Amino acid sequence: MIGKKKWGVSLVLASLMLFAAACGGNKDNGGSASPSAAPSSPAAQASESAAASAPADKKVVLGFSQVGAESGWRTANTNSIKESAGEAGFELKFSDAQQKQENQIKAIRTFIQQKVDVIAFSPVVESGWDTVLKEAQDAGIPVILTDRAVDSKDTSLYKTFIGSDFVEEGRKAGQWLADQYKDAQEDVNIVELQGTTGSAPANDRKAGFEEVIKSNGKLKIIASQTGDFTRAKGKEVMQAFLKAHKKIDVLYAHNDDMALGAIQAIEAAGLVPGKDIVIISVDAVKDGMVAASEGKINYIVECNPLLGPQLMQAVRDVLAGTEIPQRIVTEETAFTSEQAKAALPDRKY
Ligand code: GYE
Repeated sequence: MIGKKKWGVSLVLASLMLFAAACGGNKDNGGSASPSAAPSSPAAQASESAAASAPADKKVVLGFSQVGAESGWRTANTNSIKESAGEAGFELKFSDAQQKQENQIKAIRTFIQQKVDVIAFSPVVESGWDTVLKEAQDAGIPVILTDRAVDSKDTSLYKTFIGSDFVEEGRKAGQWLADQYKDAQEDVNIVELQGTTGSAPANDRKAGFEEVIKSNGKLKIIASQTGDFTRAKGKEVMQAFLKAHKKIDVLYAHNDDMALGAIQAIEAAGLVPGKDIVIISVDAVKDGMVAASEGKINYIVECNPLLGPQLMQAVRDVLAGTEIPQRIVTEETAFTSEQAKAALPDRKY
């Protein structure tokens, strides 16, 4: 384990600078804050020198349990974590849970046995973590949550949760729709493709969306089913929706991949995505933004996957004994088709 004192003043300085950069709302990458400070920025240089001040023979060992490889968002998130760990000079033990909680629990127990310095993970679902988190705590290994939350009442079981506000993402989607249909005279039939059942983004994106649209009685969710955040499932469930319902006006997909799968189903049914069926999705990864720029997705709410730099900084802070907030929220924006077209050339993922 790395001793607290060895990190020195430069680390504290670096922490402050990086968190200021991460939370400061840098709007030059399509409106999102830039949690990934550019390698040449002063904040990044300061944090690199902080990592360099750790003793060479005592590399920080970080165990990371990833959800899986279900979406473009996840691929960008995995790349960000691997790259940032490398830049920080940490040894990363990376484990892919293939969307299964049991695999994540196994991976965390292995990390405990291996006595890693810090465990980080993106919990596939919200419930059922207390026992294994307690095991990590008893072993004296700090845990950091990234991307998705847990519903544990005892928040001392983890040091911080770094990620998006998914309820807010759902609200943004709902607000755009409510604005589009504010003068609707007839019912607007909405179908919803939910993310992985029991996951924080599925629960919260649904809740935020419903909270906003319920103010307009014409907006009706006529069908809602999980597509597990994948393209294949999104296509399959949309096919079933199209068979079962004559009039579908709107599709709300909890991520781009499901929307992209659904677009295939809509086109195969002889309908025009974005026109015959209005489409809203969440993530704003490259493929989603391309579809938006082509008018096939009408509105995309951004969810930033580049959490690696913030995670590595949190690891440094936790090991240095620096106080960090229990919740670190990633700043995000949203795009219409026109805005997607304009933002696309500078998109990093
Ligand atoms: O929106 C989806 C991915 O947890 C925010 O997981 C993440 C979600 C993301 O599969 O594409």
